[in-house]
Amino acid sequence: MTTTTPKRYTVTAALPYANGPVHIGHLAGVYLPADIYVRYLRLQNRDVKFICGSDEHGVPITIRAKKEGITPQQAVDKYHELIKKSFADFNISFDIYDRTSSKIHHETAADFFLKLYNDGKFIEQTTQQYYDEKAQQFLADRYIVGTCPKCGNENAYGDQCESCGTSLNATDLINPKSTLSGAVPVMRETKHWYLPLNEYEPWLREWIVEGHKGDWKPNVYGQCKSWIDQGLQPRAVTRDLDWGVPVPVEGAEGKVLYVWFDAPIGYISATKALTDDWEKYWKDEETKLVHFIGKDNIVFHCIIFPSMLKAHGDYILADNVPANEFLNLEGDKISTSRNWAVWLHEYLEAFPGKGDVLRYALAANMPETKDNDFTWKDYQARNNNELLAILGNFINRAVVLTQKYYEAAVPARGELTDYDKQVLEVLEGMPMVIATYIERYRFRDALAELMNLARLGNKYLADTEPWKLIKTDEERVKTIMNIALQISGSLAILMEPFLPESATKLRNMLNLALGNSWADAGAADLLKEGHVIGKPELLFEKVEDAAVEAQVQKLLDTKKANEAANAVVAPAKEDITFDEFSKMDIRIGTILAAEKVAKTKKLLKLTIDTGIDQRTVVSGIAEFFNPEEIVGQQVSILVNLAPREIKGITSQGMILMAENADGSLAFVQPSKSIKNGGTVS
Ligand code: B3M
Ligand code: ZN
Repeated sequence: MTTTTPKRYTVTAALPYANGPVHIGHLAGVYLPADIYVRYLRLQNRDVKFICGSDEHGVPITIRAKKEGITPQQAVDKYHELIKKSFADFNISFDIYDRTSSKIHHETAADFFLKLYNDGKFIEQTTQQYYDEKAQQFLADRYIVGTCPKCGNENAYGDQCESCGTSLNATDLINPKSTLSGAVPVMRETKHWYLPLNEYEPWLREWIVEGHKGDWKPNVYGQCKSWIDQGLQPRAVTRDLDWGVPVPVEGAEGKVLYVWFDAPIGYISATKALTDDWEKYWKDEETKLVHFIGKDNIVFHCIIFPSMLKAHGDYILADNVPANEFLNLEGDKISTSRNWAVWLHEYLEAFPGKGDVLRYALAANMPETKDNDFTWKDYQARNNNELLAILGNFINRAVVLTQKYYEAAVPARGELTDYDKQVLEVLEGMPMVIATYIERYRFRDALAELMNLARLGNKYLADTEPWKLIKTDEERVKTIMNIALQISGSLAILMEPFLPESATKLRNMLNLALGNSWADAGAADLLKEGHVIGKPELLFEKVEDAAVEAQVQKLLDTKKANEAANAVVAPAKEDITFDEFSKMDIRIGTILAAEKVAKTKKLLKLTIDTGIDQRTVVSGIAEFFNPEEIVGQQVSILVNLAPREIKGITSQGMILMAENADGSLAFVQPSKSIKNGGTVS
């Protein structure tokens, strides 16, 4: 842990796979905390580079491309642009958003591999691996599914079971199957290069277990310690795949670098692409390197990448890896394949101009120490009860009253009461309080303190009531309004990391020069006497019930569609004889009349012309059919079912219905008109 202020910072955010759009889980887990941290550092005038880009290699990309019937290159081109735009729309202020398909990256990653290769850092090993003879290729990671030996999940992948979380080798799977062709794979020999992580174990133990016990988050430290305690194995850094960075040595045709080998090097190549000065951000011990990631990436950033850097020898190591836990959505795990997500680009379509509101709701509920849940109710409450009612309301009062009483010029402060002094004291201490939380990666606490300052301002005005006092004590009101404006000015600076768009609005409203920095916040004379502020403008607006209800409905529809898609088809019943079947007398009839059965939800009373007679049938289909709409329709009816009494009505027979996966019903009808009484057999 660095205790003195570092000379400069390199801050990275995990490179998202360019295989789909990004959602609120990405934002809350990685990019928002990273952005808050970096914006804060910039306000402190620290030298910082904020690095990110798309991860464009690996099986996640090739699988996506195959699914969409496009080439991997087309897939990454499409999603790189989409992701990049989403981040820009939410004001994630990367210094560069690069991509690992770039030339610079291919060269940097290949050079990195070569250095380790030439220095003898790899083990070369020929092993048996699964091969798909139909598709004629080796089956890496996610190209192979089978039954998890731990939990019995039949769809476990070759590298991991998503059901129980166990990390697997493809050879662990029971009944392995190729996802490419469905074929049962065979074993074939193949050569790969391995980084012997076991050799780095003592060093890792010293660096993490002893060195970072106090300053890494408990969830991160705990995961690392348990990996190290379990003992580390050599890890293959190459794959048999035709998409990625080609392995730059002879005898490696058709092989590429394992995506988790090349992707973290992407941080370095992106810095290279950003500045000629890149080396000091990666090789100078006085640079503080911080990786923002989600918890599923901990092992790669804390064990594997550091071992690679250590093996290379020229690079600095991470000072901290403040990984977050996961964000759930309305009580359910966010899932791309189930479309259970709030996609960033869709959010902005539904809530244009409200990027900051989502940033706020996510930051306030950030999964820093445990998984958290995003709900639309909470989103609405955060906006209406906090942003609007506290922050927005306070600023609005301060600005409007200044306009009204002093033609927008900051009034002079007179003699101070104890209350005034108290408020100014809290204001003065606030930048330090918030800064300390941010530097410790405690963004929720930092945001809570920011809101406490707004709350204090709100309470100060509510307690002193300048709008009443103006009639009796104009001098006193000047002091009150001056103090309220100082708080407003500080808020404009301190809120910038969390709410950048609103902060800019507020600065403009207050006519605050752009150069203001964190050090200016808290001052009792941030806005000098006589300084003229601008026009009031609303920072936030109410989020109406209808808006969040529409979002909840959208999720309910998704859930329904998923259930329907996943519904299992009931297995066939026991065999019956033909004679048994022939006992059933099924006829085509026509509905002559239909009405709801009083005091029931599900029942309709139908009058049917069966060709034999006209009879009454009570049927449990009222939820799916309007009585008026079904009169005249032909149906199949079991006419020799013994009559039954239902709600006081004698039901003679049964209408045959087909049931859909979502539980909805349809009539079983002849494909052309049949004379009533026609038999069904
Ligand atoms: N693309 C995995 C992920 O998106 C991976 C991160 C790379 S960071 C170097 O979760
Ligand atoms: Zn499992």
